Amino acid sequence: MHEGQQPRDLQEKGTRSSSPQLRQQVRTNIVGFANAGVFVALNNGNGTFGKPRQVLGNFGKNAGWSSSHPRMLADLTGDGRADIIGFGDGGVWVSLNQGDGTFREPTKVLSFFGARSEAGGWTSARHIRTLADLTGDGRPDIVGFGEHGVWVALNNGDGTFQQPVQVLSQFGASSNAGGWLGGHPRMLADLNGDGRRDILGFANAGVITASRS
Ligand SMILES: [Ca+2]
Ligand SMILES: [Ca+2]
Repeated sequence: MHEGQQPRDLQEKGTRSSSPQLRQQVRTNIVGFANAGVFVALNNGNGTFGKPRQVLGNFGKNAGWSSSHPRMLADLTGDGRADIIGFGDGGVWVSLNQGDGTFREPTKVLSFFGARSEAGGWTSARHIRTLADLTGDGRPDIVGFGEHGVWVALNNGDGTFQQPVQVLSQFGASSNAGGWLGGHPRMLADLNGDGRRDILGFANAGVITASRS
């Protein structure tokens, strides 16, 4: 196994397409981020997986990615195929799925949510960067729980994003923003049934929520 390999679901969303190739894509595949880049093992459909093969030479340790750089899979474009999104030193990088388990070369889509100070100084120890569809268009948006509060960058629908905006000055790592750190999980879920994701956090004193006003 490769160091740092983290299996994730490549394909979570079904499709009604009549294309045999698309129907096959409904099966969950394995994606791992190794030293040399991204590896994929396709699902054989019987509980076994094909031999892992390298699909990208990026997002791996050899390209400078480490545990301080969250990398995840999500369908950013609404085509039912999981894409790769990574939070690197200088910002956010996206690699779109080409529909057959291979990926386009990564492109930088935002110069924020990154580890370098000019990209916001985001660290895995103090901050959370995650994805949630906040607008109901089926495309996940970026939500960051940063130093001074919550930042959001809306998905344009094609895997590019609007400029991030700070939407709350709570749920952040600094004392002014509540002193939320690694021991304080924060997540998004529809808490009031209006179809929109709200924020829920586990603080020292208990559970704190924020809904759309
Ligand atoms: Ca996609
Ligand atoms: Ca959205």
